[in-house]
Amino acid sequence: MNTIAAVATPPGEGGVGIIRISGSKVWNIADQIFQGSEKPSAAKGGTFLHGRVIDADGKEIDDALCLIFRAPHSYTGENTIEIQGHGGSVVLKNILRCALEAGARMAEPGEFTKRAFLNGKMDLVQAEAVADLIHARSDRAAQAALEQLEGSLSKQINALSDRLIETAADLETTLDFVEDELPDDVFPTIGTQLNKSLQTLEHLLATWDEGRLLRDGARIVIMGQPNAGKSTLFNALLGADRAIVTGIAGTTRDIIEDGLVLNGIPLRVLDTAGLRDAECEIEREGIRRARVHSESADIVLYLIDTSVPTSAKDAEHLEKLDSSRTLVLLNKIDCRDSTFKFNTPNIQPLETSLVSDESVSELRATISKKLGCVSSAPVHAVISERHRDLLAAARNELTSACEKLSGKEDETIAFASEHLRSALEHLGQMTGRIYHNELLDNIFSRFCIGK
Ligand SMILES: Nc1nc2c(ncn2[C@@H]2O[C@H](COP(=O)(O)OP(=O)(O)OP(=O)(O)O)[C@@H](O)[C@H]2O)c(=O)[nH]1
Ligand SMILES: [Mg+2]
Repeated sequence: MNTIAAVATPPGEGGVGIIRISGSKVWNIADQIFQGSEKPSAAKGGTFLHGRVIDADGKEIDDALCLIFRAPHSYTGENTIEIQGHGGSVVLKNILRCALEAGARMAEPGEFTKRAFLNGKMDLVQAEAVADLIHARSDRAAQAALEQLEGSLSKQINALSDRLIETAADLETTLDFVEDELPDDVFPTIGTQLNKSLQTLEHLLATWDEGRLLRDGARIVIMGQPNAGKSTLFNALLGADRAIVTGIAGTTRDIIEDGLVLNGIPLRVLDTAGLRDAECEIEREGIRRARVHSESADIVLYLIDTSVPTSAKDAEHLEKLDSSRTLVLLNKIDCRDSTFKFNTPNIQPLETSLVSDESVSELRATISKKLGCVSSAPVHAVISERHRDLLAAARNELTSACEKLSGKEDETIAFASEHLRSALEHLGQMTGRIYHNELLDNIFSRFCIGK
């Protein structure tokens, strides 16, 4: 494998910047560009040298540290050095240039991690967790990615694959028997084994909802008639004076969006224009956009102003929304109109007064409950769409295998075995026991250069 180099720290200025170089020629390159108390090629793994980075003309580029990693005890599994220089973009660019001139080539995105995978340092599920950990937008998402990186998901998939291999073997031996010689309990036992595996798959797939939220975050769209208190709510959730709040109906027109983290789940909250038959073209466009966004929302917070008499419009708007994703808030309960009534069947509204902090914390709790997560629950979630798809495909194969087995003739057993093999293939693609280059390119192109 040729030797690759890249800046491993983010662009911009910082105290320290790191250049990572990995591959067979690393000692040769390191000796050319780094002068310390001893040659990097002679230094022990797990140590570091203090010295100077020099270019081909012997000119000093930086005063730096050189960390020595000897194969297989490195991130990539290859001989690797990391030069810790001063964290400025010019310095790092120059150190990288020295490494390239000395024989390294520029690393592609994710190439260090790809090598770690190819050298057996981690499986594909773990390699993907590296990117998820880097891209994590909340503590909880980072925790889920870290668990995956440490092998929690891989272990489950490997155990499941081992069990399925046993089942497949048991199934195939039945083909060698003459039918009346087969012990009676063979098929029920195989059926039980298959069901157990199916349950494991279902269980893993069920974690996806939380996984998706951890990865992508949840979209919360605030809707309601003008003046209901949408922008007040938006500001209260963010804890910042972000959107304009006035007593004039029709204050907000454009969509205003911002992010926050609630119980470890990253959220995107959208404040929208109040729903009404607007004369103004700008406002009409705002209302149209509000409706479009509500369709892809994980939760719509629909606010109703209780300080005014009941409006039939609210029921009309609510009818157009998906009730399972909608949370109705009866707002301004502190100055509720005596005639106000809310009696839409099957909807449990929450009463709020956004002038009080209590309402806002209660609302936060209700939102996280609706998102299905309790902050103290452990996160063993499937967070990758690729994994979800492969798990679902494996589940479908197992379901078909079970159906085929109910026939129990030679032919159907052969079909069942075929489904089992396909299920195993899907699981193998997940961990990377089975892979092709296009898949690797696809996965690792998501990474940053230097990882
Ligand atoms: N008393 C009381 N006033 C509230 C409450 N929530 C919001 N308000 C007031 O209601 C008025 C309208 O609030 P906004 O947040 O601008 O309402 P909106 O739904 O964003 O209105 P548009 O942007 O026009 O659609 C402001 O004067 C707020 O201070 C509440 O719970 N109690
Ligand atoms: Mg507003």
